[in-house]
Amino acid sequence: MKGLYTALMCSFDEQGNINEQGLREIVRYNIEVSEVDGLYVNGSTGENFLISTEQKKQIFEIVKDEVGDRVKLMAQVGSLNVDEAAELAQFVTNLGYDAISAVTPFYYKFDFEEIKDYYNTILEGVDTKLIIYSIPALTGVSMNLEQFGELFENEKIIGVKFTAPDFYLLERLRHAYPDKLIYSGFDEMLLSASVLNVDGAIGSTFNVNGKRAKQIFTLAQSGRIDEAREIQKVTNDLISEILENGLYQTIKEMLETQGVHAGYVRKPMKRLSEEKLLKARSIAEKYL
Ligand code: NGF
Repeated sequence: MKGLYTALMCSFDEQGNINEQGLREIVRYNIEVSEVDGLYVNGSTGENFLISTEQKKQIFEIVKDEVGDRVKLMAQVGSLNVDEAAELAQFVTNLGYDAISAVTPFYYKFDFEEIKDYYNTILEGVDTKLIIYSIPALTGVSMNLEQFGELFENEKIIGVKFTAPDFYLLERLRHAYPDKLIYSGFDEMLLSASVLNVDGAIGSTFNVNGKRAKQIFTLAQSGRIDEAREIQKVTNDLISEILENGLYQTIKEMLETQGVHAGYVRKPMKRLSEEKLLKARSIAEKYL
């Protein structure tokens, strides 16, 4: 399960329906052009929190059908509705996904006992492994070393997708849990996380920048830091331009320039203005 996973985008049409062909093209582009080791399906980048349970299932099915066994598959099933999360965990396990992942429950101020119960409930009766999805900037949920440790006591919880700029905590986690899988979640910090010996990374920009990300990770692992830093610099130039123009929208338009029908974002996300569409195309021309 180690390596680089693209946080997969989903293609939607103008009405917000899943564009199956577009989704299949995104999957193929990631495997054949970006050459990533795996896909993280229905995460933030997949606009997961904006779609219905049926749409989530449809995406899980299409992606598995397109991938087969070519790369590893992680399914993000986390939801404020724990019954939905448990149902999706069972669904993707039956489909043959390699692991599940679940975002920490958000919006209400859940205490740690509630968070622990949420993960145990999702895993009850399902034969799979889980990666915690920790992204405090979006969920407001920050856990400390001891709390991660308590969650890791459940043997089915095999790791964490660590999307935070807290490198002190990351180092402590790595040191304390050498056998758990730690994935870096911020693409602009991939080199710094790789130096701390993470097992892999999961990122949105890998949809268009997978090859550079792989180089950063591989170079860092072999101690070639100067070379890795050069590639992280170009990567961060790219990420800065993407973030300024609109994260998911710009990545989708960049994919469109490569003949991949990545389509539109779902409401309430807004579409790119004409000016920003042109900018997205020029970013693609510069970096792809
Ligand atoms: O999109 C976000 C929101 N974070 C992603 C990634 O952590 C999300 C990150 O790649 C993800 O894996 C998922 O889809 O679940 C950033 O987009 C990237 O580093 C640019 O900031 O924070």
